Parts: sequence; structure tokens; C-alpha cells
Amino acid sequence: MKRTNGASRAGLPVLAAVIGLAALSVVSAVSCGKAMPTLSVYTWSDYVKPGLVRRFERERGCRVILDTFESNEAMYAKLRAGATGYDLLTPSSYMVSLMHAQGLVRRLDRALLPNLVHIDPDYLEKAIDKTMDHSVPYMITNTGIAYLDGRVKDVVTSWRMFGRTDLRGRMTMFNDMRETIGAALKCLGHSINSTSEAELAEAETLLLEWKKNLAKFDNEQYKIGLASGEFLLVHAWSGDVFQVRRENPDVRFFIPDEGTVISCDDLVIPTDAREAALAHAFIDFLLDPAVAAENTAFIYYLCPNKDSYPLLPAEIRDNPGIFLEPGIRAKSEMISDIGAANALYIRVWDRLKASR
Ligand code: N2P
Repeated sequence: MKRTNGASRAGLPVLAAVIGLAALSVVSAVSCGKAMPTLSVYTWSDYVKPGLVRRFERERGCRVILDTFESNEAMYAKLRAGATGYDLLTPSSYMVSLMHAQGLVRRLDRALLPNLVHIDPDYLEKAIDKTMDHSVPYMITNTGIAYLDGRVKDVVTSWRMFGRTDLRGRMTMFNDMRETIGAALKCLGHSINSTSEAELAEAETLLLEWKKNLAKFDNEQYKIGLASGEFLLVHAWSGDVFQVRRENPDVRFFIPDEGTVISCDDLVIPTDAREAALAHAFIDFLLDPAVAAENTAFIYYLCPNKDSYPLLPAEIRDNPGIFLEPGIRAKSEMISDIGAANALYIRVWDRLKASR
């Protein structure tokens, strides 16, 4: 009896607290009788600082759900297969032009995006959507090669490293048609946007030779694999490499002398978005110079936001893998939408993936 009474006396405040908490969470999930708005973002992995997402959720009283894709083509295929429910996407610019041509993305409402004034005009000059009609540049990626210092001998800063038979089984290249064919084209002195059948045939021959040395084609696990020493040399995106350098200081990165792929991933709102106003609010939040600098300092990709540059730590401002040297930049290119010639790339890619 005593124990029961004691337990129930102690239990009452606990019960009241539980009911109170439950009531609170109902209040916070419902505002003015409406469910809490949810922003559904479909993006690359490790591509936004989690603390900033939480800050936006708090400030706007909303939830943000992040779903990830590993390549532009995989994202596009999923949308074409009927995936709906996304409010914001971050495809690379060449994929944005294709999606725009197909009516898959909305024209942006500039009145909701006052922070567009911070975008770097030098970048916009080279951008495909120069007026930011339907896309806003989010992050710039430089593609290169990462390796483990002390574990790879005689490093030459060239795409030819993938031909090194002594590294057989310990290297990876991207599971990304345009990036990987682009690397071979660049190695051969051709454009990453070549539409010449002869040049693509040359690239295919080179890739078939490189493939024998690769452990796999991969876009996400490679960085952990490099940090752990499973892989010694990998085809890599700049920010991913600098993120894993926190775990293994022997990780090194270079942009091959032949030049490379520079990509910009853009923020776009799909035509069928349910939370377009909230998507605009999130874009504008990400473009605030202080937010952009904090995001870049965490993910190590560069947001082309001119007013964020002075706020970046020296480690980022002086990093030639993030701000490319002019000579390398001049030899590098952005992937463009090559229209019908894409079929040539698909054929090369399919044969490469099927080869043994
Ligand atoms: C982030 C992937 C980088 C985006 N994990 C490639 N454009």
C-alpha cells in the first residue's frame, strides 16, 4: 500500500509533465490549426551544414527533410519516373538547362529573393542562367584527384595516374558519366563537352584501360574509403576531400595539369513543388553572406557569393583546390548540356560499365 501510494504521489507530477510535453508538441507541430510546413529538399550528400538547417527550421517554424542523390542522372531519372513531393533541388547547371527546357523547374520570384544581390557577378558571366531566371548558383565543385600522402609513390599531377598498374584495385573513379568520360577527354587534350565520335572513341579506349585498375565507380563511399586507407587514390570532388581531411590529415588533393571539370550546383524549385514560398525563403537564407560563409567553411564547397568571401577563414581563401589558380582555371570547363550528342556518351558509358 505504502509503496503504491508513494509511487502514485511521485507519478503525478511525472504524468502532468508528460501530458504537458505532449500538449506542447501538438502546439509546436500545429500553428493556427495548420500542420507545420515541411520543406522537402533533394540534394547531394553532405552538402549543407546541419546546424544551418536547424537554424532555418527554428526561424521559420518548419521542418526540412533532406533526401540525397548521388548523380545528376540518378536524380533526373527518379523525377522522370514520377517522384513528386520535392520543393527544392540542387542539380548541376547542365542538368538545370535540360530540366528547364522540359518545363520541370519554376521561374523564380525575385521579390522573395533579396539576397540575390550578393551573387558574384564574375561567376554569373560564365553561368548558363545568367539572369537567375529559374536557378540560383549554390555551390561550385572542382573535380580533381585525392590520394594518401606517403602511400602513393611518384605522384604526377595528371589524369594519367589512373593508368598506374601498381595502384590496381586501390583506386576509384566517379560513377558519373559526364565526370568520368570528361576526365578521360581532358587527359587526351579534348573538351569535356566534345561531341566528336572519334574523340569519344579515344576516351573510351583510355577508360577501358583505366577501369582494369579501379576497385569501383563510386560517388559517395570513396571519401571514407580514402580516409580509412581502403583506397589510395580517388577521383574526387573538392569539398568531399577537405571534409575527410578532418579525419585523416594525410589526404592530399590536386587538380590535374590538363585541366578539369568545374561544376556549379544550382538551387531550383520543381514545377510541382507544394512549398514554393518556403523554398524561396530557404534559398534566400542560404544566400545571406554570413550563412553562405558558414556553410562553405563547413562543407568546403564554394558558394559564389561575393559578400561572403571576406568572411571566409584564410584556410579556405588560400586553398587552390577551392579558389583555382588562374592557369588551371583557364584549362578547365563547365559541363554543358550537349543535347542529342548525349546519346554518344550514354553508349560509351554503358559499354564501359558492362566491360570486364
Ligand atoms: C557532395 C557532392 C558534390 C557535388 N557530396 C558534385 N557537384
